[in-house]
Amino acid sequence: MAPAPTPARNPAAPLDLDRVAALRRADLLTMIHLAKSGHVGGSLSSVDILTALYYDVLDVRPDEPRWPGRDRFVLSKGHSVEGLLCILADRGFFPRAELATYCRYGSRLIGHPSVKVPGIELCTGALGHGLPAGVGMALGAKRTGQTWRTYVLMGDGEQAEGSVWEAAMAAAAHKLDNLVGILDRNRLQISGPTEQVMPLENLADKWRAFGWEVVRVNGHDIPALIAALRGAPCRPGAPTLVLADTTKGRGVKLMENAVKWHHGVPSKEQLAEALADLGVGEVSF
Ligand SMILES: Cc1ncc(C[n+]2csc(CCOP(=O)(O)OP(=O)(O)O)c2C)c(N)n1
Ligand SMILES: [Mg+2]
Repeated sequence: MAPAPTPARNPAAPLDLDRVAALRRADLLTMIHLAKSGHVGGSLSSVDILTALYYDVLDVRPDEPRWPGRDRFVLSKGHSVEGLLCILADRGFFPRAELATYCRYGSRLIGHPSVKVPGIELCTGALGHGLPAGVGMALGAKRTGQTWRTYVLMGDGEQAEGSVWEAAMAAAAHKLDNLVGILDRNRLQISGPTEQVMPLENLADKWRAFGWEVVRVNGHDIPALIAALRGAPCRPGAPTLVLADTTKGRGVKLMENAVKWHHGVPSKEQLAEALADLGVGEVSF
């Protein structure tokens, strides 16, 4: 049986989610600048997806992160943790001031997702593990008659991992219509364009052939993302893939579509230029 529709829109959500996303981009760039470490491009490309999830779609309780009825979110492209940390802090899962400790000795905010951080479900970073774990979560929910959903955000370079496709097959075999995969299709991975490193196309057809329903969406159009995510499952008995077309480094001219900004640290001048592009003033934590 198909799960019940996603619950009502988060009543605390601010209305201008594009502005919220710009603020979180400014946060993450400042955090990386202060820490002198971080993954810039893939964090910027996925901020709109995370904004749609955390300010609207997900049924989560910041003051009760382990509430058993919560929706599960897994950041399978774990290197892009910075955007997630800035959003979790803004939603109140932990104090915003803690963002200043990112990658410092003794901090629980390290360079990849850690379950020591309230709101994070799974330690990730080794690519190809999030969807298999998400299949287990969704199967567990089905078998115990629970209605919460599981969402897994993957990278396009990550699609080169065989475990993604084993999990895709298993999800269809177990009719996991409570599982939503999201693919950040920014067309770049660590060393170059995906179509040169490991060609993926036709990606939508591949997922369909594995038994998934595919919804293609502009990954920077937050209302469209919300509609696609809330529209799942598209077909009872089938998992849904939201194929989100994105730009790596989105929002900052100097970083957009630039392979070298997969990871990197903006200088003081580059940070100022980035904040100007985003229309955001200096950030403090
Ligand atoms: C199993 C594994 N192999 C290699 C890496 C190193 N690595 C970190 S990020 C990355 C590229 C990922 O590209 P993509 O999934 O497209 O991420 P995005 O473009 O969204 O940053 C690689 C190969 C890793 N984290 N895990
Ligand atoms: Mg990519």
